Amino acid sequence: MKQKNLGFNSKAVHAGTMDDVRNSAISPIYQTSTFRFDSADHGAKCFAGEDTGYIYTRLGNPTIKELEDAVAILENGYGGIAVSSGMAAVNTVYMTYLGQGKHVVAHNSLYGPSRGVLETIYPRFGITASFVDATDPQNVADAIQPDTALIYLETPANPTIGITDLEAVVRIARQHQIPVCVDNTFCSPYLQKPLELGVDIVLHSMTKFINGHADIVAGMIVTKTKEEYQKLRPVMVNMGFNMDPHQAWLTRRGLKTLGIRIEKAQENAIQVAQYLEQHPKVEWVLYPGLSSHPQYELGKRQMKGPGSMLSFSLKGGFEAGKRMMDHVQLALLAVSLGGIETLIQHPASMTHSKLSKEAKETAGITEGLVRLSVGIEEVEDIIKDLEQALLKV
Ligand code: LCS
Repeated sequence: MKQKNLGFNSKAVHAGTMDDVRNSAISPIYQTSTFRFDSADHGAKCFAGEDTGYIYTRLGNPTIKELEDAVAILENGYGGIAVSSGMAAVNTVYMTYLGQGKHVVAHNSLYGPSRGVLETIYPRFGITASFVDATDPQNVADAIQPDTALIYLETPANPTIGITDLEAVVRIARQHQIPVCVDNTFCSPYLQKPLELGVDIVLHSMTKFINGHADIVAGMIVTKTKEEYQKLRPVMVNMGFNMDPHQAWLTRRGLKTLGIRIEKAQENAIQVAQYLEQHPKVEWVLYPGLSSHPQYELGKRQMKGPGSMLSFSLKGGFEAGKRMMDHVQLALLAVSLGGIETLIQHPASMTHSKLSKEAKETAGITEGLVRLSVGIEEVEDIIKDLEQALLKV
């Protein structure tokens, strides 16, 4: 990338591209587990960090590095750490900052397992968590304890689409010198750049918007500073959370069209949200692009656009949610999100079914809540599909 100051889409296409000895336009896949050393001395230098040569793919690989550099450039961060899944990214962060006696303050509405592991696995290692409604930053301030070692957020959150004021939380965190991590999966760097708002660590399930084609599972962590990068990278390497080169190559290909995919899906989502908001069987719609969203102004300030994720609640509750799921025809009844195809799911019976009734209530996950990831199909077709499914409710 010789030209400087490129715009987002130009960077999405070109950022991080490796120098390939054969001048290929598209970088090759280094599908190898290990790398030859020229000599014992070269090997020794690679291990000593005096030579940047590759050693072993779990530690690093050119195809993976290209993707790490590209996402780090788009997030405006110091460096990227690619991992096998979004959950590998979440756990790399938890394992880096939390330990015996430490405490995390997290938003109460998170992707189910991001919260679930803090409730079921980490307590075994003496780690505690407080889940608060971070859409009011005062709740985050009030939950901080002397051993709080991490503030963990999702904004917009899965599945409630609640928006957290990142600058306000960063101000609180700075007073206590606590690192802040934001799961930026719902926005991608196209719509939101948390590191520019003072956040220390951003992570992604690249399974979603960044890859965008529902054909791989992948994760990424990007840090603001070298210091945080150097804390996180050895945890990823030694826990074996690394990505595979083929997975990295596919993700790098998907990333090239991130901006145009989001623009089209967002254009569709605005119309779908307006359609749903006036539907008599729909109790409410939560979408950052509707003025009825409780943090509409904050969303406009913090995000470049409202994105393509929305939630709505059916007046008929749990059964209505299940009936609607059984009658969609174009939208795929499937979990995941952020792909080119419209996906619909019912958190109360699917992704968030393991949460207690109380946890669902405090996180705003109603029995009739439906989550929609609007795709890039023709919007008339998406609305027609929702219309016929709602008729059956
Ligand atoms: N963070 C967020 C915000 C997510 O939505 C997900 C997955 C993850 C992290 C974990 O990423 P993974 O390991 O799956 O790549 N979200 C899903 C969802 O809402 N339905 O299915 C998966």
